[in-house]
Amino acid sequence: MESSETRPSEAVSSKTHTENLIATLPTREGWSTPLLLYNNCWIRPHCLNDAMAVQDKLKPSPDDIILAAHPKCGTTWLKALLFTVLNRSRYTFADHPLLTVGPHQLVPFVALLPGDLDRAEMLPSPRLLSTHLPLPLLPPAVSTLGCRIVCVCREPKDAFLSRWHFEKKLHQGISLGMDEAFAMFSEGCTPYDPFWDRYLEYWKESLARPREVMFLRYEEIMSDTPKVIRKLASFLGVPFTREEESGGVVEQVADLCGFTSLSSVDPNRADRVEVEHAGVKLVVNPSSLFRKGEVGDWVNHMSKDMAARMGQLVAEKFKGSGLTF
Ligand code: PAP
Repeated sequence: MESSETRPSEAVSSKTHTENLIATLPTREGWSTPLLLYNNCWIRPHCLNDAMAVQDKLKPSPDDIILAAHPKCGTTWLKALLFTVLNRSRYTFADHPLLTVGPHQLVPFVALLPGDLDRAEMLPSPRLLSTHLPLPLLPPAVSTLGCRIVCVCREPKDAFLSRWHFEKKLHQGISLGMDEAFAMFSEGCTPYDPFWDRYLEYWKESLARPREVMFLRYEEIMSDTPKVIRKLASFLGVPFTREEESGGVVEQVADLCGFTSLSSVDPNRADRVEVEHAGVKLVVNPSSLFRKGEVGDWVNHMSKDMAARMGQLVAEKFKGSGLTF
């Protein structure tokens, strides 16, 4: 999820540490808000404070589970899947929290949603947390303590398309043409990007520490959801029992968390929910998180030329990494 700033930060009066830092950071116009470059990550000014606070306030515990999802790559879906897999002995499918509460309310979004860092502190162990932040911006203890990290990426053309649609809906009234948006995305100048650096940071970590870091793609979850659910359960140390397998629990998890089911639940159909964050009014749109939920939708929107340019960029950036799209 990303949130939009609807009021400039005039609410902040005195010069804070963040403001002083901001003054030293490279800045440029983004799709709809300015962006700052912080540790090789373009970030919206109102998210920077939280991103920095994570280093001090998030106290990792060895049994933490962190979903590190790049924007529009499957955060909502994986929040639902991870929550359901981890809590399957606590809830029945007929009376499951996901039927009344959105995935983003069940799993805190560290460094994005108001109060979620505080909420994370209050969760019982093992905590399930999520973030869009790059690995280097998470506290080093996340790695040294061996917290489990589940990363998810998505084929870049589909990820771009999903982000562009979301942005236009979030910032109604802005004119953001696809060409202009695509140019900035390809330069790596969109929030939490360059995407290739984000994908590669987590990809390399998953190769180095496969027992602690699992790397997924949206496309593989889509192509065989039950297989991924089993992989997740084993990775988290809670594999499905024979009874669960024969009772169809894996398929029930897939159905409950599938696009059709989640997108039809009331809290996920809400439009324009306003929240206050650091004196700034933010708008979040739960319904915008459920657009189409398909693989390869780019083909219906992007020109062949754009696709070819992205193909070239991807080949160049991921060359030799073993990560292909
Ligand atoms: P976020 O980064 O803002 O949290 P995220 O949930 O990662 O968003 O991505 C939203 C995308 O996942 C949307 O893709 P689309 O624009 O191409 O349609 C959304 O439809 C898709 N999505 C959300 N929930 C599911 C789901 N349960 N199954 C499959 N796709 C889903």
